[in-house]
Amino acid sequence: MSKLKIYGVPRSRAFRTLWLAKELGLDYENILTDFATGETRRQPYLSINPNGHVPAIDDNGFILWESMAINLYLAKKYGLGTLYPTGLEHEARAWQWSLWGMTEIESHVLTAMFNRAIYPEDKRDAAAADAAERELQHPLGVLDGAVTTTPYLLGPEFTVADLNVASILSWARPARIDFAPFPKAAEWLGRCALRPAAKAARDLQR
Ligand SMILES: N[C@@H](CCC(=O)N[C@@H](CS)C(=O)NCC(=O)O)C(=O)O
Repeated sequence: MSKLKIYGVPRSRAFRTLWLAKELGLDYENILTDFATGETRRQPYLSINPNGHVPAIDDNGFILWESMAINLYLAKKYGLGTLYPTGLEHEARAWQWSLWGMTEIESHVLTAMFNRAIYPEDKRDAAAADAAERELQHPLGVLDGAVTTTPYLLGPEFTVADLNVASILSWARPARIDFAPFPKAAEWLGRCALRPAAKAARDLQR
């Protein structure tokens, strides 16, 4: 049995899987494939993920890519009943929130972050960032409503659903998204970010 391999540098979307691995206490090896050097787009990495993206994992010969699929797989395999919910309906809620994060919020948070914090100042498009933040108003309202009566998305306990959505929203701070209209979502995000495993994964980014 070989160690779980997680491909991707911690400042990439591999952060999501590193956070999960730390929550689960997994013994893993982080293969530091860096998107900035172009190595994600070259062999041998393309044999792992033909899309040329990170993260990807090699779990004892089983190769999987797409961050949300990876996290749902690992959580179910190693955290069933704790980080991964039991029962089809609860499980479906974890899929719902993970897909929601990817389709309803990820691109807008990224657009705001790139245009407010990542691109060189003369390449930033303030109007694009503002438009992206406007697009986020409705989904962030949905999130706010979902964590108004329960501390976490699926109820009283933190699960992979929270981790997947909160890891996408970890970009909200550099993106300078104003959470004032969404106080419950802000509290929820704070609770998720304060978890020791989240901190340990952030420490890998330094
Ligand atoms: N939908 C994919 C997106 C992965 C993705 O775009 N990753 C970026 C890093 S955060 C990447 O690998 N970029 C390098 C490239 O596309 O060449 C996922 O969530 O896993």
